[in-house]
Amino acid sequence: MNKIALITGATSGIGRACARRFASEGHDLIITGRRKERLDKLSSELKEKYNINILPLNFDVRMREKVSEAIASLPDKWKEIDILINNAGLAAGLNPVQKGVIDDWEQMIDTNIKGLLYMTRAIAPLMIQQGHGHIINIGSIAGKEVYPNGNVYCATKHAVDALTKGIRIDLVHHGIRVSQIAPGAVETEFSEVRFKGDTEKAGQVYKGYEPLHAEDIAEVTYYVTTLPAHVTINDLVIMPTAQASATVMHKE
Ligand code: NDP
Ligand code: 8X3
Repeated sequence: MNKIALITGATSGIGRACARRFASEGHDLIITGRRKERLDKLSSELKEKYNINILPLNFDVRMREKVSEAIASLPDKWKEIDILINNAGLAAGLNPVQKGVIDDWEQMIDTNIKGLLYMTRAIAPLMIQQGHGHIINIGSIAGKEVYPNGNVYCATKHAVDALTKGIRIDLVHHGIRVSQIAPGAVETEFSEVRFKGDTEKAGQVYKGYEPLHAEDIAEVTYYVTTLPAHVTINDLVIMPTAQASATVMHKE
């Protein structure tokens, strides 16, 4: 087997770009997401192009039993996970708290915080057993700053920021690296999901400047894994050049 990377949320955006980047470097992949047909399509594409081993796992990271079953039932050789990329996540809605949609809050908290925890809880013991591993959490500039109407999404990404630090402390005695990549605006399906399929509104988010591309995030995520074993990037904030902070953009 080659090095194994498990990527959550590989059906779209940053996760899919990471899958392509790591596959191009000869990593074997476990890719996850809820949309099975997209996982199957990506598996065929990457197998054919890079001749790697690839295991698609179709589950919702919010379902704790499904997460633990999926990892527990991996064949032994697939349990030797070198890299876990906790990427699956979303923003749902953009409302002031007094108009917040409580189901949206639950979905963000359950996916962005609890899903990441379920995955980490299932995989960290395997990494401890093998004596090495690298966990990379996809945070956000929203985990460093708070912006108007971002309330709950920002809180979930602040939680990812805190959990990355906490997990690093817990796993330092086991030789496991723990990193966070925190991007600004990346043009993916993120805004379409946030605005519930309103493509017009989503498109506006990326107008007038060049946003980051999912491939940019895949590139730095891969880079973080290429450093010598004694080197860890704890936290990497990456922004479009036209974005100075969560709210300050230079638009033409
Ligand atoms: P996309 O919407 O393009 O991709 C999101 C991915 O997450 C999909 O593959 C989706 O798969 C998966 N996902 C969402 N919910 C679940 C769930 N309950 N169970 C399993 N998988 C799930 O957005 P991005 O690629 O932009 O987002 C990826 C990560 O990057 C997120 O954590 C996001 O918060 C973060 N981020 C994004 C930024 C941006 O501007 N785009 C900036 C900073 C951070 P499926 O629907 O098939 O389950
Ligand atoms: C996604 C980027 O600025 O919409 O995390 O929060 S932002």
